[in-house]
Amino acid sequence: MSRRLAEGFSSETTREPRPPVRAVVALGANLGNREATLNAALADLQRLPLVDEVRASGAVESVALTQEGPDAEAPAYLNAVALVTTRLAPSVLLSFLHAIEARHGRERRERWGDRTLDLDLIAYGDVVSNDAFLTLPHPRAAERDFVLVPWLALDPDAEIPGAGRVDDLLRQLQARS
Ligand code: PH2
Ligand code: MG
Ligand code: MG
Repeated sequence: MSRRLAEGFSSETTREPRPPVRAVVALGANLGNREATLNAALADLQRLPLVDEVRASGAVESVALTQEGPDAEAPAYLNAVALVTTRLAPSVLLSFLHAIEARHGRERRERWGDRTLDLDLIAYGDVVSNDAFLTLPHPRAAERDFVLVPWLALDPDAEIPGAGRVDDLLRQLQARS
């Protein structure tokens, strides 16, 4: 497409090269060999097209949060966060995350049910969007210590677009519990 013609289209529709953006992906697993699955998922992320760099936190263990609140009887989670530098559009990145979940045996039976692998797109650059298929940043990220703690370990200056600094949000969360 000529540059003139492309001027009226966003880069999502024209597939013009996009500049690299830093996306934040949260990983979680509470079934199977959790550590092996998280490591395999990180390797899968690294191999995606148009993904330039993946920087991962260590894994943290956390009590399963269910619809009824924390459940110490449920299998515990291992959670981690990855900073992913990518030129993929957010919707395309999300589709790849779902494909990686499926590869690792993820079954979607019940909301917040036990799972071999969960990959959530927490933030994509500074994008704030209420799109029905992809809300950015992730609407519950600020309330989840299992996202904020590993994220802060990777990036002490991390911010949730529109919500504030991760260290402040974590302090507020801990003050409430
Ligand atoms: N993910 C959920 C539901 N509950 N609990 C913990 N501790 N960690 C998670 O990643 C998690 C959860 C839904 O995605
Ligand atoms: Mg999740
Ligand atoms: Mg999910």
